[in-house]
This record gives sequence, C-alpha cells and structure tokens, in this order.
Amino acid sequence: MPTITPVRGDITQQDVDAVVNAANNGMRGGGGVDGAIHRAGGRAVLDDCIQRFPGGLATGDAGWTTAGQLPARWVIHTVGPDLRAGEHDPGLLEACYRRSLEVADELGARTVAFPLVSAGAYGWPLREAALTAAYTVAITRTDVTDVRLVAFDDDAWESMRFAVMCLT
Ligand code: AR6
Repeated sequence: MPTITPVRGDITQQDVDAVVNAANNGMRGGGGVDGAIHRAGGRAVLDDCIQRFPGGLATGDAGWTTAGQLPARWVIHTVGPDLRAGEHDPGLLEACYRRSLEVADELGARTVAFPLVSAGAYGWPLREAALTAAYTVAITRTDVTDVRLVAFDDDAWESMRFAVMCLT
C-alpha cells in the first residue's frame, strides 16, 4: 500500500511523477482542476489529449498525456461520475482511482497526486468523495509508493484528513 498523505494546496504545483486530472468525457479541458491543469500545463496538454483521445474517455476510465509545463512528468486524466447528471454509482468513482493507479503503474510513476475527483462541478459530497479516494487507494495493488490527496480549500482539507485518519 502506498503512503497516503493529505496535502493542502494546488494540484498543478505538486512536484510528483504524475498529477491526476478530474476531466470530462470530451477530454478537451474545462473548469476546476481541469482548467487549472490545462492553463498551467500549456497547449501541449491539449494537443496530446486531442491526439491520444480522439473519441474522449469513458466515465471511470483513465489515460495519460504529457504534463507540458507542470512540475509533474505526466497528467493522468480520469472522468468521475457526474452526480448532478444522475450518475450516482460509487463504483465508478472507485474505478477512477483504481484505473489511475493502473495507468501510473504502466508509466512507472511512483509518486502521484490526486484531486478529489467528482467533488466539485460533479457534485459528490466532500466526505464521501474523500473516503472513496482514501480507501480505494489503500486497497488497490500498485507499485506507486506515495499518493498525495490534494485539498484545495478548508472543507476539502477537513474531509481529506478525516478520510486518511479513518484508514489507521
Ligand atoms: N488543485 C486541487 N484541487 C482543486 C483545484 C486545484 N487547482 N481546483 C479545484 N479543485 P472539479 P469534478 C478541487 O470541479 O467535480 C471540470 O469542468 C475542487 O474544489 O475540478 O470531477 C471538468 O472539465 C473540488 O474539491 O472536478 C469536468 O467537466 C475538486 O477539486 C468537471 O469539472 C474537484 O472539482 C469535473 O468535475
């Protein structure tokens, strides 16, 4: 099991092998984490998305691109379920973390930073999203050694710390 550390901050600033993006099915950028990653990573991230994901990406799946100008080497894009659109299967949210770690293993990434997938525009309650993140990472077999769960604001930070504390 990787070391799981809650971190308060901006995912784009994380000095890790791979940062995970909370993307959408279209894979051409958006708001929230997605917008921040595309802005900070630059055009190379979008170009790689267009080339590698011509048909987009399914909910619960993950795939990688260059990280462009980010400190990280790769962006692992995953698409969380959109609760506001009626996608309330927690299995899809678990799949985002599991698939992202599989992609990290394919890349040989050892340090990975996740945002709270689906906890923003897609409307999942913070605490549920954080618990899903923490326990799914904890039970997934992976060669990743360090996972950062990155919280952007106070509420996410509290939920993240609570979720990681529940693992012990
Ligand atoms: N670093 C870390 N966390 C962040 C950052 C950041 N820079 N910015 C926001 N968060 P969201 P979703 C937090 O909406 O719910 C996009 O438009 C945020 O506070 O980014 O999966 C995509 O294109 C929240 O806790 O992702 C999709 O259409 C969490 O990250 C859609 O939103 C996730 O919020 C995906 O929605």
